Amino acid sequence: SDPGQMTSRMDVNTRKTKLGVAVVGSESSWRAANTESIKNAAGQDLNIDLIMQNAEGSQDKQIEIIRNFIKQKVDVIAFTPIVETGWDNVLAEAKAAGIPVILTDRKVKVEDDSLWTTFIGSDFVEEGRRAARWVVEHKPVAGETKIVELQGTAGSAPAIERRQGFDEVLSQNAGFRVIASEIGDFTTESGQQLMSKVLQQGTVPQVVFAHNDDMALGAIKAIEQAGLKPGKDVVVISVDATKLAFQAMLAGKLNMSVECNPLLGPQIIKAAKELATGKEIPVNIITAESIFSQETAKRDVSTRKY
Ligand code: GYE
Repeated sequence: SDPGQMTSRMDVNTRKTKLGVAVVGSESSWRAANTESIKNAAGQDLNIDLIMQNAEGSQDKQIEIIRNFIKQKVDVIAFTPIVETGWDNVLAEAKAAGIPVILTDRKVKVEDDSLWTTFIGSDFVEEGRRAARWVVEHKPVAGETKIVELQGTAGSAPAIERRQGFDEVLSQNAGFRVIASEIGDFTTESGQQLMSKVLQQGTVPQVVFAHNDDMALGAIKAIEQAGLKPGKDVVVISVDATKLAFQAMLAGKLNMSVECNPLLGPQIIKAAKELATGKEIPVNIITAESIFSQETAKRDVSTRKY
């Protein structure tokens, strides 16, 4: 065969894959674990050349980072879209440049789904359902159970979908009412502020559902500041199941956390390499997850990796 052609094919197979990763921010301990996981997986792979940049919670900045990746002619782009919408243009630019895009952990809503190749992450709707099913099974009072929801970043896939799954299961069961649903940003500070505000208004719910552990930890502080016992006077549940959540469960302050696994690095690196060589990969790569409660926290804390 044509020797020239052989060389170029070999080039593709031996050249490092240049992977541009646009991290969404540093809002939570989940995010810290996720960022580390990607760095580590890339660091262990001699065939990956990682360029990682942090958008610090700004969509504009994230778009700018992606545009720079396109300019630098990376082989693959992976990013966690801070919110679901507003990506059509920049993703069309990546497509026009022939650069495949991996959505890591959060999804997008775009007109044309061929603008991204694969989603690697969790089923957030199911996470919301799991939280609600636990509340239904552990109904704290005989009458109506009043619930306060602390939402993550407005317009983000995990906030939208956790809320959707939670509502779905509650609406199928009598005796539960979400009396307030406040919008935060997945940080401990926002959880504390929102919960203080709710309590200052004189509302004491039986259950707080926070969209992530960091917000739950903030809510726990606010509940304590109000002279109440988190985990007892007010049941607190959340999502992620980080080490800090396990500690709070062992202290009896957090009642339950739905698992959301941030350790996506190895899958992202694998997908990036496959896409760089033109391989077809699944549209959705969904992480298998469960829930953890105070009863099992003691057993599981020692093996917790994030
Ligand atoms: O639950 C939260 C983080 O997108 C799944 O973002 C992620 C969420 C996670 O800040 O802690």
